Amino acid sequence: MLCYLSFVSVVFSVLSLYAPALSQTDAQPSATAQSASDGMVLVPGGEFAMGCNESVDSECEDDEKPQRQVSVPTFQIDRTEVTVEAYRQCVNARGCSTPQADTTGRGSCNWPLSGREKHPINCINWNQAEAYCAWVRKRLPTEVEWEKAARGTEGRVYPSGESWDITKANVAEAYDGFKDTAPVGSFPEGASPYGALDMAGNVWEWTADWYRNGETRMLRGGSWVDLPRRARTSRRLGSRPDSVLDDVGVRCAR
Ligand SMILES: [Ca+2]
Ligand SMILES: [Ca+2]
Repeated sequence: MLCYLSFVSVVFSVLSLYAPALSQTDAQPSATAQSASDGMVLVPGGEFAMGCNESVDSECEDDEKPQRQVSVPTFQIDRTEVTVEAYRQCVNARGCSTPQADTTGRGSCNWPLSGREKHPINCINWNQAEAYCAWVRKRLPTEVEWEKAARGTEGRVYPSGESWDITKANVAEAYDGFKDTAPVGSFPEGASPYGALDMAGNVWEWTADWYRNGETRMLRGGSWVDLPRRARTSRRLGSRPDSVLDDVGVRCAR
């Protein structure tokens, strides 16, 4: 009996020694820690205004309407588009395949160009985008997540506000001076309500969803090729998953 009591007492002692450490390990990181980790920003869960509101936006396309309230759980999304430098790590580790050759003749696929390490990786198809996000233990954002990260809860037309501003995004050359892609995060004034950069312009971004089921995947955000209206937060575009375009890249979520 004495022996049993001693054993129980030892077990309790050991448990009490480890209890503080266990509770710290099991604790969820604070919102601040999450938002600061691994180049991502935190987007709190809850409802937001998704889609185009004709009363404030004259550029609404049919597939953006109507604006409605949509709810999404808390998630994190990369602060910037995935860079050439980051994608190269995945290729070197054999987690990703090499981006495909430029088929446009514009010479704007960043992979073979020197001095483009901080630019977004482009000329990757949907499968390559998905493989990269999986390799970094993330995933493609859903379309709903992407739009909330871009515009916040109140239905902003552009990530930084209601009206277009040439100092806040990389779109067609005449608007900002960048011939093709810009280094990611070149327009800090264009940040979304959660701090995500280049949600308007630079490169379109692959999402997890279909646009036309089984045929085209959803792209969001507009690019260096586009007029500003294509970089509105509610604009949608479908592209075949095997398409390789010099104005399409990716950012990941989790
Ligand atoms: Ca430009
Ligand atoms: Ca973008």
